[in-house]
Amino acid sequence: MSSQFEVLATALSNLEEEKVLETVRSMLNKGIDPKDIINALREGMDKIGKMFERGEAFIADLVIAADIFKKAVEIIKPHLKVVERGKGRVVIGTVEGDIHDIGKNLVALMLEISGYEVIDLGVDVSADKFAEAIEKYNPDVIGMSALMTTTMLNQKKIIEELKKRGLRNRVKIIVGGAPTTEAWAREIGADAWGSDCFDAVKKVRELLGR
Ligand code: B1M
Repeated sequence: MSSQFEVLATALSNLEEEKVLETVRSMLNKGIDPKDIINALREGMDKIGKMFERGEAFIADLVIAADIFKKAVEIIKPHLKVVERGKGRVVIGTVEGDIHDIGKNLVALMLEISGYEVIDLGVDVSADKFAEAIEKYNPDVIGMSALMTTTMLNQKKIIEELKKRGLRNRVKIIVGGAPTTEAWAREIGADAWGSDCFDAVKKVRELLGR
């Protein structure tokens, strides 16, 4: 990461809201690619996550960082170019037991600006809710986010439950989230894995061929 991105990441991990938002605005004014800004913000979240692991930050700090991140994304949003619509429908959610939604929201946003209709089921989404959404919305793709080693297991459970209900083959499934891997996605029978929000769009495009 070059220094301006480091400054942004550090300002986020130091919970300096004004500095983060000002830096984001000034980077956008300079014409810096919003995707690079989003990546720097993610680095900042990783930093504070590591501080939390070492006991140098508390849950309250993570909550504040998440709030700043969301405000920064609101500033970035209007700068993202929307391409043509109608490429397909994606139902997305963070799996049961997990309330982390920043990554999932970014995936949803990138899909939207790339031309997909996104139905966001929110967080703590059970197999029942995914199943109901398949019946109700007839999506092309189901996206499941999980941020914890404990809740990634629910991605597997949900796919198994969809199989039992005869719904699995009606949709393509993409999974993602920090603790997940390509190998994990293969192991649980997902069709694709997204390493980040940009890769998720690429994979959905590959799955649907559009
Ligand atoms: Co929590 N949390 N948290 N947390 N939190 C982690 C995940 C953790 C790794 C922190 C740590 O210990 N280092 C750890 C999990 C450890 C584990 O795996 N077992 C953890 C923990 C333990 C917890 C609690 C249990 C803490 C507690 O209460 N004791 C609790 C859990 C609550 C629950 O879910 N039931 C908890 C709570 C919270 C907050 C509410 C305070 C807050 C979340 C706020 C919110 O989301 N609205 C929070 C935060 C902010 C974090 C960290 C610091 C940052 C997560 C984040 O937003 N990253 C996180 C540490 C870390 O990840 N470094 C941590 C930025 C985001 C842009 O990246 O989410 O990875 P990410 O998303 C990326 C990719 O992963 C990918 O694309 C995204 C964008 O590029 N991706 C997908 C994500 N979903 C995808 C789906 C796809 C494809 C790609 O296809 C569908």
